[in-house]
Amino acid sequence: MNIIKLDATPSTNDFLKELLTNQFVENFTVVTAENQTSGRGQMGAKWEVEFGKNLTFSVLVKDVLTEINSIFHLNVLVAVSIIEALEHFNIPNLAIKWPNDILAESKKIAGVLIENSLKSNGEIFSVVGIGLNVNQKNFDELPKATSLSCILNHDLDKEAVMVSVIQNLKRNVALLQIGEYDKFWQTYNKKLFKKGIPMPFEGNDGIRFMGIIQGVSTYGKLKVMLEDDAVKTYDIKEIQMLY
Ligand code: BTX
Repeated sequence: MNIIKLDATPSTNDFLKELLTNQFVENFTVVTAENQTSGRGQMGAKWEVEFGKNLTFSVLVKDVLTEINSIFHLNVLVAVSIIEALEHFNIPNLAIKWPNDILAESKKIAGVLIENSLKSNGEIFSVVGIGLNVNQKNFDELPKATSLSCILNHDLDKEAVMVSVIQNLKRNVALLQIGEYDKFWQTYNKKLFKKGIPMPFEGNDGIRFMGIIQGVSTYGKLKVMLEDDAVKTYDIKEIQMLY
């Protein structure tokens, strides 16, 4: 496993993307930083961690996106790979909050930011950024967050957790490439947070409504049963779960 270990960098995703513009980078190369100073989340959000306590790392996955495999397929694979690793470390009550938050005991324990780029030779490079809370204990600033150590009441070897996630991801990418997406999608649906439970939502028009999550379609749309029993599908920009 090719792991580039940094003491500090603004964002491991940015570091890996920069590296890709300058040199050949092996598939599944990992960049990890003890201190990530400007970690990014989805749509301009920040990823904040107590320095040195948690995992912030990015993995290069080449050519997994094809006409058949969409961005959401990779998203599913990454979420399931993290869940499998956390189960290996005996973390109970894991769930996936659509589209890509990993929750433990209903609190966010990991976040995923995947950024794709098309190279001039037609290759698609995916930079899979993962923030995983491992040994941080104080979440006063983030009351809806938790860590492995908060749940297990002891610290863990961060690198062992990271290696487990990467090994799962590598194996799962190989399975996706031979067409085995369905079982990951089923696991993703099984782990879906608040599935089957009435929940408040807000649409992109600002209107709030109640609905019941039925599942996620193969290409990542959220299926929600509305109060009139009709099932509607939404993409990420169309709906927000009020949780
Ligand atoms: P997200 O947009 O789903 O989540 C960001 C939101 O999560 C924030 O607005 C905040 O409410 C909450 N949050 C921030 N930090 C934490 C934390 N440590 N634990 C739990 N909740 C938190 C998720 O984005 C994607 C995060 C990817 C982070 C990785 S780290 C390595 C790579 N480099 C990089 O810059 N980003 C990725």
